[in-house]
Amino acid sequence: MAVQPYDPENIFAKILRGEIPCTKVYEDDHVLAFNDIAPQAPTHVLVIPKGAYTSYDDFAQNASDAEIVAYTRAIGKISKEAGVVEDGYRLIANTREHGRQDVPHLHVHILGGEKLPRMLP
Ligand code: DGP
Repeated sequence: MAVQPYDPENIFAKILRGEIPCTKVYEDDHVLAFNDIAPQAPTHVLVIPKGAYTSYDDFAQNASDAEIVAYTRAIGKISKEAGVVEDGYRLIANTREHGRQDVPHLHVHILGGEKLPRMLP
């Protein structure tokens, strides 16, 4: 998957527009978070910016400072509210083809609630 324009028909865009339901765990002006449909750990939350950003690099280059601050703080807040901060957790942002990104709207996975399998690096 090369760098591509934002596809407004991707599944997370549909969730943002309310066309597909989700189990929401957090929302503010810039951010939405919901449980992953196929959880890989007891806690598996997806955190997405409301803006149309395909990936982390798109977001880092093109989002406003307010969006970046809101997104970063929301990930911290959601992790805390999910109860995974004390024992530890993992953040993942799969990016394009080599990163095995399936949905082309930036999302950070928050995984925790148990000791996760070791992965590279
Ligand atoms: P990634 O491979 O990083 O692009 O992960 C996409 C994640 O999105 C994957 O863990 C499954 C999840 N997912 C896909 N479709 C839906 C959906 O319709 N609803 C929810 N809640 N999660 C979805």
